[in-house]
Amino acid sequence: MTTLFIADLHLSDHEPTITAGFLAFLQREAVHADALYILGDLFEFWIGDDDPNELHDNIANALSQLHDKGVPCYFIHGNRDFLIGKNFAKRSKMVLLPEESVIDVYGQKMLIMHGDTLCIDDPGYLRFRRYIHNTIIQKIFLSLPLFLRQKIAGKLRRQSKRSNRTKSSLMMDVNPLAVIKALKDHQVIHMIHGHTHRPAIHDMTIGRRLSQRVVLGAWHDNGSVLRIDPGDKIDLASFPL
Ligand code: OKV
Ligand code: MN
Repeated sequence: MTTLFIADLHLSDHEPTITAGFLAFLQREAVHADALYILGDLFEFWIGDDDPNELHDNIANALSQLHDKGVPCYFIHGNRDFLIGKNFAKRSKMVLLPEESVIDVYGQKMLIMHGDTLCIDDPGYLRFRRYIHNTIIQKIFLSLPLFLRQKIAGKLRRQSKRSNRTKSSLMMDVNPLAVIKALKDHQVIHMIHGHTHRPAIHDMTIGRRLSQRVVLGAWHDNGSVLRIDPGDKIDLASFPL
């Protein structure tokens, strides 16, 4: 019995090795799991469920097969694929969860999220996020023809790459007070997220209570997975793709 957590695969046409590694991971490991949680940034970018990209079909089919083999898959949006909608969820048979969710993993309550909302020291990103998460702005964007959405998204990604080069590594990490606040708000001591691409298990004491924050790794040269079993064992591992 194992529950699996992954995030930050950043799948795109430009990284066929990661796609192949993910499909192999689903068939070799995830099929034996109790559940699979994908904590955001499954895709490098997402401009609408109507994007006729073959990659999306292949991933949806693979996830749908996983569901048919009895493994439920849950998805939390990342900062890149936040526009994944009901249509893709249906095609892939994934359950979309709220951006901060508390789940029960073998009797242990865990807060799961993508992790970008913990990075509150980057005012530029916060402004961008507030803008593109506006539902009216999103409706307008999604109503644009596909070629225009592609053009806008490409431009925003190039701009973002440029501005990330000038951001300090502290600014790109989680804010410790935001972590404590999230745990407090949800009345939990365990939290799992991705986004920062700094895989680690952080043990902390908050007040007098032992608390744990697991950061999932991104999929670059290796895959990254967190395995939790009914014992207290948690295994944050990386594996070749
Ligand atoms: C996702 C990020 C690009 C970060 C645009 C309204 C707007 C949605 C969008 C376009 C971009 C998602 C949907 C993408 C995340 C980037 C660059 C930086 C830091 C609008 C609603 F602007 F036109 F009004 N977008 N895409 N970034 O390419 O997937 O998260 S994206
Ligand atoms: Mn992210």
